[in-house]
Amino acid sequence: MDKNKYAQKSIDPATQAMLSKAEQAGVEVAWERLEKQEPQCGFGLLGICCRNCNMGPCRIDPFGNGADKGICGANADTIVARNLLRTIAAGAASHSDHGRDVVETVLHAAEGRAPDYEIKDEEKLLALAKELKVPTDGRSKQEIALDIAVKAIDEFGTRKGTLELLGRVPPQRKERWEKLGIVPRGIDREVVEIMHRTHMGVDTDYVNLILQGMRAALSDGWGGSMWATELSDVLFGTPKPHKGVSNLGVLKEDEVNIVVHGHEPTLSEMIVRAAKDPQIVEFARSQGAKGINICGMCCTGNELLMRHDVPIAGNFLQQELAIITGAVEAMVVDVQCIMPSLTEVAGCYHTKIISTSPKAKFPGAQHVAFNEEKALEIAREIVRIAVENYPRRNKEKVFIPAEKMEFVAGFSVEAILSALGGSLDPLLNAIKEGNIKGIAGIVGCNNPKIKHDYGHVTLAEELIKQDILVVETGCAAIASAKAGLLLPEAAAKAGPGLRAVCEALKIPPVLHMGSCVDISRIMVVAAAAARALGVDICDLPLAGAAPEWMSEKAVSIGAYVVASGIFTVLGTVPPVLGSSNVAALLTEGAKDVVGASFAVEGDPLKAAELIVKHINEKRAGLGLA
Ligand code: BF8
Ligand code: SF4
Repeated sequence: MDKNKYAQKSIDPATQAMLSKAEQAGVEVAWERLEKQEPQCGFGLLGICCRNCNMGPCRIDPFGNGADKGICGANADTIVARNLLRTIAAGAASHSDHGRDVVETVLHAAEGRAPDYEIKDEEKLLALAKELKVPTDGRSKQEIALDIAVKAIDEFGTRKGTLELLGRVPPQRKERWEKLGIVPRGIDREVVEIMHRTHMGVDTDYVNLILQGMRAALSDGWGGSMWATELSDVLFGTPKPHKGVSNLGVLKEDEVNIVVHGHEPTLSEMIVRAAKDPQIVEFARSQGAKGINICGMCCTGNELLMRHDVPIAGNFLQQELAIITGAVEAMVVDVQCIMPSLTEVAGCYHTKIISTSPKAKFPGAQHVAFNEEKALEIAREIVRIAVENYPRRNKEKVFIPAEKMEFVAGFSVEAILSALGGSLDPLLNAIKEGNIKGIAGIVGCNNPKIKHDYGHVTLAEELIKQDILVVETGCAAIASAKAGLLLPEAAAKAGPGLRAVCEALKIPPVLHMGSCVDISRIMVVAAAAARALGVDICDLPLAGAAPEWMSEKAVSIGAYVVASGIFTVLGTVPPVLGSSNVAALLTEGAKDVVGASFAVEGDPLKAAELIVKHINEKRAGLGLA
């Protein structure tokens, strides 16, 4: 067996072992499907094909020999910008639709229509009430929650001016947005406006288009995603640091393994609760299992591990591999980042794929419709289906890789403040004194175009070495968990300044802040730091990176992070190179417009250099050594 071949695909030994098992079993996974796609379509890669009307499809000749316009006359700038906007619209819509579902659950819980949910974090509820000017005196938490949920749900379409949570944005930043005309309104309006403006024969000006892309993305970052975070905390508790375990080795040979995968915490929280029910545990024993093991995958997993002692089996590129262990009784999916291939992979094993959202059905999956009015009952039914499936497990096909790694997660803004003794000052002082040079957010997906986890882990290791504190979410954070970077002991890998701070506070040098919608937590810290120092976010020594990104959601994130003033390095190239004007606007011109820009760098070591250089420039700008 050529072991090296797998080492080229992933740095994670568990993944390498499973790739070998997949090949022996003849089960196809994403990496092989990428090979079958190669060479990928050049027009698509450059973003210069258009299907926005039925005179087309049209494409621009990138070599300048053939068509330089579509049939309607749209040039490469227009076509590339329109395509990018539609990507942002899809990403912003996805986060925000998740946010809306959380808001609705709070609404229904407050109305007594979702009896299995309660307001778990009253402190956060009251803090939000104060921020939103919702009266609290002599009122029950249900009454307060109802008012907040109604305010929040109104925001999605925003009949009034702008978003409630923009009160968190430093005034300088807001003024900039006002001047540019990109103060975000409700997500529904921004997404609809993108679809309108990218229709044939509407907005043709690439600059005007990109500005609307930023506005829509901002309504995701400071609206839809932020609501998802805030109200998930209210409903399920604001995360606090605690230990967990990661990687495929968390699957258990002698227990019923249920992997919850996707993004929304509403059902998975109930599944965790249902699996503790003594009756159902007894039922599992009667089927020959020692217990029930709930594990997370992707961002549903992140939501759970932030708040509970629930292990995480892996990140995006490991979803098929979890099934290939042969040890998973059920993979329960909700929405987003769920590979359509799962049902086919599951067909080679006993695993049941259970879809739950009316928004996401998968041919070949068993659909158990989730309904928050009967949440716990449905969760029990799902667990029961998994338990009943345990005797069908074929022991000869089971191989669970040994690798698992402990981590500490749960760094909400509130938890960070509490670790700092109640205010951001100690962190800001550490930055001023230079013990911490700056902060970098590493976020986003896996993408088989980049060696699995290599982009994330290499960049994080390199940055902490240079005394840059790293904050993470999404699949990036899972990569660091597996690599041991989320442990306080990992401070030994950091530079002397960061190491001393981490040791004093007993925190890891890489902080897991949650799922992808929780990038809103990073924005809240950035905004609070800027306000404390009386500067704009773009003046701070901060940077963002998405070393292995693939999803449309990541494009929306990148756009709102840059539009909020944070330089961001992408590890894979977005399809914009077909227009040198659009590419130049994103990588250069944006600096003059929003005070930050994108860079693209596939090599994480070089990406680290770009980030260190940027952070040093920002420090110099603030007069810091
Ligand atoms: O929202 S990082 S692969 S799981 S899109 Fe998906 Fe990307 Fe993972 Fe979470 Ni985010
Ligand atoms: Fe072609 Fe223009 Fe129609 Fe696009 S909108 S398909 S470029 S004619």
